[in-house]
Amino acid sequence: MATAYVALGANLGDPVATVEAAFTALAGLPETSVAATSALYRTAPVGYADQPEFINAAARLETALEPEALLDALLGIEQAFGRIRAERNGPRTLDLDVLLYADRVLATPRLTLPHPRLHLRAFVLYPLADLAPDLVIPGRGTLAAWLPAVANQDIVRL
Ligand code: PH2
Ligand code: MG
Ligand code: MG
Repeated sequence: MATAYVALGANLGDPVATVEAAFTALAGLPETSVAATSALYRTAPVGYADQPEFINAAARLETALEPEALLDALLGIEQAFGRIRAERNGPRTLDLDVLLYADRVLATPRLTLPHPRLHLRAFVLYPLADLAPDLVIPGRGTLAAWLPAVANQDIVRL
């Protein structure tokens, strides 16, 4: 079994209900259990600004799925929640991203680990800090060291 961290994001429909239901869906994945879930956060959109605020969270999984199998499983949950892939960084019913998988460093056409932007985003770092305040991000140092760099990003713990 490996420890993996997944980011959850939603900004269409009822995003709080969606993220809570997504925690349940993660617990239903094969060969996987949800070890911990973060608080929910209301966050300003990063990147493409002209869209609703997001609800973001993170989960720690224990899984026997290999990283790309986990990615496929997450895409399956996104589709079950009615995700339509429109514009990049645009609004979404549910986005599930693999942030970290054990201490793996990986770059395939489908998946880069650690997630290449996780250390730059308050909406990822704060939920991750709930789960693992002492986390070391492979290749990037400690999570705690990145928090000051995102202090200007709007985020409210619900
Ligand atoms: N996801 C993005 C782009 N921008 N902004 C916030 N606040 N939360 C997100 O989950 C998010 C975003 C692309 O996946
Ligand atoms: Mg994303
Ligand atoms: Mg995604």
